[in-house]
Amino acid sequence: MKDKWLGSTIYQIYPRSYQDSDGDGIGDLRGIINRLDHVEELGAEMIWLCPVYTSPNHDNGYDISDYYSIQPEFGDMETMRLLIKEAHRRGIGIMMDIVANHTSDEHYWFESSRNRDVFYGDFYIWRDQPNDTTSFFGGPAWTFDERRKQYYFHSFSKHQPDLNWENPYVREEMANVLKFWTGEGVAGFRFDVIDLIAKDVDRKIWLQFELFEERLRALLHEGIGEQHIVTVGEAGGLDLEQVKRVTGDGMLSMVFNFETCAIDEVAGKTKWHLAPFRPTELKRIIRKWQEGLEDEGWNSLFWNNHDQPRALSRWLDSVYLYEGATMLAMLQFGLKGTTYVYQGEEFGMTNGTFEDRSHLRDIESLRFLDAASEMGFSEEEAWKAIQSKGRDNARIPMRWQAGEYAGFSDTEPWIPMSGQVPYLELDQEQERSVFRFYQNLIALRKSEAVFRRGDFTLFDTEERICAYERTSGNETMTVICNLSNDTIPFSFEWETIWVTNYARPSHGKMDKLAPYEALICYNSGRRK
Ligand code: TEU
Repeated sequence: MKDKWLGSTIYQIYPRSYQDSDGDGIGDLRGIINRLDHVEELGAEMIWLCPVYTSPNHDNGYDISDYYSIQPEFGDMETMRLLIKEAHRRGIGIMMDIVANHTSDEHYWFESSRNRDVFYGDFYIWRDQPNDTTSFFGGPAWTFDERRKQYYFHSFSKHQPDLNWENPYVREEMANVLKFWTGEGVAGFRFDVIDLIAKDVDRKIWLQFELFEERLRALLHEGIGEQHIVTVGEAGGLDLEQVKRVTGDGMLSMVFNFETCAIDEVAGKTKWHLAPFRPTELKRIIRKWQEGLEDEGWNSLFWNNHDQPRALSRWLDSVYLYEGATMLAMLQFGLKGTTYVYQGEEFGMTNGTFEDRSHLRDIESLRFLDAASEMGFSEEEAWKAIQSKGRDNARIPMRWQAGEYAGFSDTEPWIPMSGQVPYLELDQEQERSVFRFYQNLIALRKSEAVFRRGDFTLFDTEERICAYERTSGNETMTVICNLSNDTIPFSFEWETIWVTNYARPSHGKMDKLAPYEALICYNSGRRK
């Protein structure tokens, strides 16, 4: 991890839902350019841009048909270059989302492969006989192609055929994609499901780790070389030891793992099998990754993204929107790693509301609805699951201000506006502003070394409280969070308060924590 990035925050934008500039109800690149001041004001130093390449859009851009051009709904290459330039001018890098595991079925590589073209014939995974592997979106992972008269493999939808990473030309093509975008001046890459590039579909093995390391190393070496590019691998399939290995020298800056995202799921079942939020489980996972990557590797810290419904709605009581949103921010920002903010988090945005099929856009949710009764869900249970875990939750349009389309667009958006109106965003000058909270935390991480380097120690507290200390040299910072809507007895004394969501005095003590109360304190000298 390059030092420059130790204290920075990466802001994730889902372009479709960020800002519409041309009145078609779909967010676009020009809209993002118009909002760069917002990102700068927040203090983020990089924008992770979900895919903006040409795509038939079955999976909202994660089905790419041309890695070298821009989705016309979003703009064109010239606007993309302007975005990179304008962001750069504000000290903000652009991180591109690279989908290397699969393409769209409308990519010309796939078209050519279906026709058994001499060169592209072997670019995808073709077999005469499928096995019983199921795709991540449900249903078989193999689809018969009438033209080629063979089955092709797809980890996701049938419109997203997996590339054949055994083929050296596939590997070369992907390195070329990286070279092209670094040439355009981007500062980072997020690699979509990168841990799937070393699977053995015949033996049903999703990850052959050594082969994965080898392929990843080669991709980064060929595509990026010595350039200073921040890289994050979406790699939910890696365990702690494997993460350490792939975040070492010459490898990734960090990876995303999704353990915290599963704490409200029944273990061993699907994401649709809901379980109550378990604070102890959250604390166990935080501790595991903080201690595990203490000396080696680097954490990426996030609660939400475009696939994950908002933790604020999933885990907390919506009566306490402000307290909940700010507590989650403090819990995350106190930890060691690179912090991510998913668009709207800085306004305390909540999940959407979905009452019938016509409200949904996500391919995964629609598939689940079709299969739900076969999977044993009643209609009511299925809707409850969609409401809680459906990916559309985080994809509803950004709410910038009051009004029908909330400043996102001046026309009906591609996905209905919904969710709780976050009263907090309406007046950023008001005392209780989630935005200013994030701003402060982002600034503190840059200025205070203890955030970046301090060692982590979790306090032994009752289960609804998560409290930890970060120490570096003779500096100590303490983070205390009430994860519940209960008032809980807790004695603590502080010298200097850095951040609080209950207006505690700068120097003082407490004997109880209010609902979702959280504070970050600073004491020079170690606690006895
Ligand atoms: O997600 C990978 C992934 O594992 C998710 O699809 C996950 O299984 C699902 O969201 C759980 O609900 C990445 C992208 O982030 C996602 O948007 C894409 O759909 C997917 O890859 C395919 O490219």
